[in-house]
Amino acid sequence: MGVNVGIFCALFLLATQATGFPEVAALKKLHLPFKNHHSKDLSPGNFVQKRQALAIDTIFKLPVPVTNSWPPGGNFASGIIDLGGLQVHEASTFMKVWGVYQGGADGQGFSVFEPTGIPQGFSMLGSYCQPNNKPLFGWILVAKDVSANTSNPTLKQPLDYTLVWNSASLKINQDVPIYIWLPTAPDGYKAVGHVVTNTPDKPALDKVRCVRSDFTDQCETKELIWGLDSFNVYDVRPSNRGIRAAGVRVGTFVAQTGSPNPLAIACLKNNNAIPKYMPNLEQIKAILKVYSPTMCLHPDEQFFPSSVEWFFSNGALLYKKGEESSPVRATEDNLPQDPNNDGAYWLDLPADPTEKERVKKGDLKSAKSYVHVKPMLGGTFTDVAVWVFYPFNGPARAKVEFITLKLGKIGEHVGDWEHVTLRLSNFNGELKHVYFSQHSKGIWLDSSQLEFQSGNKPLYYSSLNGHASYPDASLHLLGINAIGIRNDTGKGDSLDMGTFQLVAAEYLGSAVVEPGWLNYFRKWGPKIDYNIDDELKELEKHLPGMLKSSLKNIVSKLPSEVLEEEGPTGPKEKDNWNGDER
Ligand SMILES: *[C@@H]1O[C@H](CO)[C@@H](O)[C@H](O)[C@H]1NC(C)=O
Ligand SMILES: CC(=O)N[C@H]1CO[C@H](CO)[C@@H](O)[C@@H]1O
Repeated sequence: MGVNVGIFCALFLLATQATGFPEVAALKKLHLPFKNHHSKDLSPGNFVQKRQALAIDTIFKLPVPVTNSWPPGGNFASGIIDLGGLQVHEASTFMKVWGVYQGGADGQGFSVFEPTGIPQGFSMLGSYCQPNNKPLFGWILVAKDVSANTSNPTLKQPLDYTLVWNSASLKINQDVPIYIWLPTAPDGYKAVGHVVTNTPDKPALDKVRCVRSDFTDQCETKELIWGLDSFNVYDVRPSNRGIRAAGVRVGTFVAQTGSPNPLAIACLKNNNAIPKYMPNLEQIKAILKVYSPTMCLHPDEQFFPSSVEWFFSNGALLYKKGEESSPVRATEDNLPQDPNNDGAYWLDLPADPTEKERVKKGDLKSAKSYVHVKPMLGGTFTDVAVWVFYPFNGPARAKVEFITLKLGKIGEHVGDWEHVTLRLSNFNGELKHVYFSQHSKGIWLDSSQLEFQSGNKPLYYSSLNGHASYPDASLHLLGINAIGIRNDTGKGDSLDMGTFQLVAAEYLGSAVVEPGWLNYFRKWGPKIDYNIDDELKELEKHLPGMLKSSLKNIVSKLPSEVLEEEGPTGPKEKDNWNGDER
């Protein structure tokens, strides 16, 4: 509250929990312990002679191997996915072809690998690469033509190669030179990856395969892995992603000089039924048993999660526009079920002041996770979105230089939905990535960057007041220089998300009954009755002059969910319900 500002002003560390700024990665590198990883040294190649030990020298494995341990039934985790005439398999053992030890993430460079141990009948589609500042944790699809018509194969050898780039004349810290080749695809076929060599001789034509165009989809750059002058190496992913999108990530990279538009390579496309390789109900239970995260709340947290049922049975009210004076008790059965978000209804805390304060604080004992399971990347992955409900989101805090400032009512709202998403391979059920939602945005981390406990269960942190999800315990500052919104995560009470309710898995049809509240599309909290400019003026009174513009600057960068004077929406209203995470 504004009135408290005088007190907090003395410690004006602009901190909070609102997150979702792209700057987060730049501000704070994730230095996570790799202590849980079963690692073994990579066998050194003939020429690998690095100066210092790098994270990539160890191979990441999940704390407990999971392959082949899933309940039976269906096609989940059966090792091979048939895209409708083109079989693909996830190769995850590699031979290192090249490393450069400067530039890129942390200035540690990156390394390029070729898949090894390719199953009989399968062919390489391209090479893999990753930054050197992470343990080796890669996979890449290899493919086999199984189409019925042998005169129209789904795979063909390239006609030739063109040299994209080479490092022979460069004075950089590298193993040996690298030559990066782009396969020249026959008419009606596309290259989906590069081939790399250590000599200027073109690779053999049978080294790699190009893919028939109807099994390819457009892809886009995801992140820059390494660059030198106008030459850049990017990670790529399908441009169209979501629960109904057919684009399949191959795991290859694109290397281009100049603009990466258009991209020289394509992704794959699933022409089969997208849910064909998704887990069944028993397998979903097993997935949660193996990977359910533990969420740690901050030691100073006051606004705990609860179950939706607890919120309703403890006096949550349903308001109707025009009838504000006579709200009714909200129940699962009386929430409007039409898919409109028109402001005609909203939920709120109980009206009685004592009850209101009590319900605001939530009820950790009743809290559970609400799970949505969906296909992603052409059905080659299962996304398990794990949602948590909090009756109340506390005020944002900001850090301006050395001062922490409570942002009054800014950021406060009733009805706070937060989530993390687990992304598992449908080839083997291995957890590959976790997405941490931080208000309207978030971050993806590889499994190799997570903190695990009790086997393969990721540990993560819900930030003080704002409940954004973070992979580690510390101050996460969102902003520039010493100024930003602060998060504050720490090990207080925890929630075992293995206590879950499966609320949606559209691909399973009527096997999953969606609760009534899931199809309530209006706001979970009221429009808040404060004026941001007034709140800011009040805060500014207590700030030294030179910091006033900093405050404005910070507030202008808050995610809209923090700033909007609107209550937040439920899970189904978020773009990530049907789409990919941002
Ligand atoms: C097989 O593919 C060729 C070349 O595209 C095509 O002309 C032919 O009709 C196909 N045969 C069948 C049985 O689909
Ligand atoms: C600046 C600040 O208050 N940071 C806190 C963030 O959260 C961690 C974990 O609880 C604390 O140790 C820090 O003091």
